[in-house]
Amino acid sequence: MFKKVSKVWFTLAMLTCMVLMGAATLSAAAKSKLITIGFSQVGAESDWRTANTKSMRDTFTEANGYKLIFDDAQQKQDNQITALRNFIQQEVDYIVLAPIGETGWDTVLQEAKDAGIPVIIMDRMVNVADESLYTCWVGTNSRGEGDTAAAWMEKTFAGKDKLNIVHLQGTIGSTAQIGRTAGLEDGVKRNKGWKIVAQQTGEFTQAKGQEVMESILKQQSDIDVVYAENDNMAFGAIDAIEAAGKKAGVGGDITVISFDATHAGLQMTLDKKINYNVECNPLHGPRVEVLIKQLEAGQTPEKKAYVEEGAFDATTMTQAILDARAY
Ligand code: GZL
Ligand code: ZN
Repeated sequence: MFKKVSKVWFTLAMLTCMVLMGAATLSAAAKSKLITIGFSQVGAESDWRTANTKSMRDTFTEANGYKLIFDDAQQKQDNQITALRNFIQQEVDYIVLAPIGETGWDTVLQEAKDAGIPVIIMDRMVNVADESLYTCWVGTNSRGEGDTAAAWMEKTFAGKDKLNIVHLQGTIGSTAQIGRTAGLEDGVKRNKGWKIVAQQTGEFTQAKGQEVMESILKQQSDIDVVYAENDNMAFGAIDAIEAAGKKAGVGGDITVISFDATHAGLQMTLDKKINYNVECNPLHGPRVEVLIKQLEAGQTPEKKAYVEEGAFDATTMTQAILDARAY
């Protein structure tokens, strides 16, 4: 009797093994059909960046047919260049690059081109001598965002013959910083009473934004506006303003203008601590996937694809608007 039972168990065990092996080889076969994407991300400096990374991870899953190799460059271009070289070594099918700054990419993008790997640029732009070094770009119009903010300032401060502005810039040399700075500086040229009393980078981070604003508050006694080139620097600036015993926002001493319109940024707008928040949409995952599907189908995507964006004024911001936001 005992012999018979152990024979049944043995057969069952063998069958289970074969099924598991089958499943494993099946997924190995399926795995070999996955499209491999090397994604070089700037870092994790802001809420915007976190939402951007999540959008990419949520889109490029194995269930959707992708193998995503993710690299966080900790806000250093050298790390991004190393990551791209690793992707080339691994012979990925596509490279997605979210470049920290616009310059310094020609050599490594030439290496990717020589290896026959298409490169999709996402978010910020690259400034290269030969535009064929990247296949296509998807992102937002940072210059347009800056112009939108400056236009709101012109409307809001019409008739004011003096406007002292503190300008917290993003990472110097990034498309977001270049565009948003140009929008403000053009506004200053158009409005003779406007004056940038302090201009410094806060690296798009909350800590640096607070540190820079604390030192500016010690030097500047008459500040009308803080123009913060992203939400996280605005958060830091508001903390510094309140620590200095002043009031930020609607009805306060200092008007705060911000960019990104992240969830936390729109909460501060609803709380009336940020007066005006210009959207910069980070949800590029699905947009990058459209480009990859076009390339997989042998089509030629548009070279540049801009995303539509809005802006939020604290005086018309509502909980319903905040609740409806996707990021
Ligand atoms: C904007 C993006 C910027 C965001 C910041 O396109 O590059 O980088 O505005 C982020 O929050 O750090
Ligand atoms: Zn943008």
